[in-house]
Amino acid sequence: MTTVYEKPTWQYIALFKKGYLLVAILLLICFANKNTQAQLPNGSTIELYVVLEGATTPGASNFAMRTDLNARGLLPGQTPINPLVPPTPPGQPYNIPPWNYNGNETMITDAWAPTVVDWLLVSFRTDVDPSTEVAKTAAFLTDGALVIFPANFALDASYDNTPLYIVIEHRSHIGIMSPTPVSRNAGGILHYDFYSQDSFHPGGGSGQKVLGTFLGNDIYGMFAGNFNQLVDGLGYDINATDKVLWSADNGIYDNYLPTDANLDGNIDGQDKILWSRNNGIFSNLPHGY
Ligand SMILES: [Ca+2]
Ligand SMILES: [Ca+2]
Repeated sequence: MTTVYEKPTWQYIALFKKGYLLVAILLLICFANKNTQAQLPNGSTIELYVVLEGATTPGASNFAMRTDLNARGLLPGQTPINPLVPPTPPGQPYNIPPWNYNGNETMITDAWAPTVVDWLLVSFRTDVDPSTEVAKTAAFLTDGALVIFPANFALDASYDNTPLYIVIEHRSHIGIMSPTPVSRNAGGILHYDFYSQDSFHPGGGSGQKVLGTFLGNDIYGMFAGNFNQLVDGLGYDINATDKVLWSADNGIYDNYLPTDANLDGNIDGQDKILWSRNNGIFSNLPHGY
């Protein structure tokens, strides 16, 4: 089955910024708004979009995410640009507590597309309770918000007609879930945009935050600053224990750490600012670890 995906409109605005004016105009004329159809590179039938607050630039006119970890060679398996820096071990990064996910998804050195921001952990449930999880994988996030699944990942076909809750976690952000189960569309695609709507947030807890507006629409992103997820309660939370971890890492440069909230490769005051902005935020989404 062929998979299609839509590009967020802000990607075209980003093209303007980069000087590709003619290309951007042609794209806008041909594919008004966000209805561009294009092939996913690996034939996946799952099409998700999500934005990490920390990777965006506050006040920017678009929500493209920075790819500094990638450009500096700090993603797992890459060769660091700085020859004095030891490489981050290859493989997906969620094989440690609290996730303890031992999937063998990996990206070898030099195979990273320059648009990759970082690894996410994506899972699917038939109900809110994490015990109903039916599949999990690490996946790549690109600067345009598209989630790229490993080529060998596929949901069991027995769930093709079962609506599924979609959960996304990240090393330094509050995990999120679709507010309702999502069904495959008429084309057989499991499609969901997290950035255009708030996520699951029962009982006074938070889902995502509004990062700004684009063409009059709110753009949502995952809360940054959840550095220490080992001590989160039943859901996810950002509190003083996260700051303790940041304080221990503050001043470390050129590294791949969960205390790097803005994903630029350095642990410094920029990351603390993101934490302090979200300190006190919690989610009642049960994470199951
Ligand atoms: Ca926390
Ligand atoms: Ca940082």
